[in-house]
Amino acid sequence: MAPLSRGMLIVIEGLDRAGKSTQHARLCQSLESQGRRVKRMRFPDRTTPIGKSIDAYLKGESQQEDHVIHLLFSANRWEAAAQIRNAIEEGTTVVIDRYYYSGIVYSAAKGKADLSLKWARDPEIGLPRPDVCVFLDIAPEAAAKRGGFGREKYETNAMQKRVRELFYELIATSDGLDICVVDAGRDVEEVEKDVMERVKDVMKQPKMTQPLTE
Ligand code: DGP
Ligand code: NA
Ligand code: NA
Repeated sequence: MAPLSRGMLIVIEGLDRAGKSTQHARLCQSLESQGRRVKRMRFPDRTTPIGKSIDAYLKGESQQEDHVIHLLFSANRWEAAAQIRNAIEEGTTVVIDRYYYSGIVYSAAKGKADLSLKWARDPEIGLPRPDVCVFLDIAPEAAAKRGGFGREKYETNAMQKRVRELFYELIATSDGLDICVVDAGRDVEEVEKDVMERVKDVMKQPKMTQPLTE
């Protein structure tokens, strides 16, 4: 792979049960085995005070108005923004399990007239923009068969179906928001190989590090 002085910003996205955590771990390992410094991150980061409120909400232990929880999820990304930028600038590749893509689609998937994709995207403007977002795509029915969804807030078939549709709406926007689709309904090794291919593609032609714009 071509040497880059800055690190890359790579995001793994997908529905619940798409295999994000597994692919995230494998990608980090193979980048490290190629001699890259890697920083693993995930959102929501449930360890911060804001993250703890999100955790309670997702577990059904507290209620939040839909716009409020969206802004908390967004704030949870903003509180890590400087850390992400600094890591990339010093040459570390940052690999994140979920980012503003989930942020935009899960909130908009609630179907509120006053909580559109655009409304949900606006607070994300200015966050570090990834070189690539690999979307692990799986039919909600196939995802549900993988041991069934858990008990958290959004883990229902109807919600997952709508989330998937909205991911495709983001992909259809002018710049596709840097999303590459990988079929996650296959064997772990096959998916892993494709994820690495997509990452190699962007390493050949890295973008400038830049914030998300309107
Ligand atoms: P995880 O810990 O990866 O299972 O993610 C927790 C859940 O939170 C998952 O269902 C996706 C959802 N989520 C992540 N970011 C956001 C966001 O910004 N807004 C909303 N509404 N949901 C989000
Ligand atoms: Na989840
Ligand atoms: Na996960």
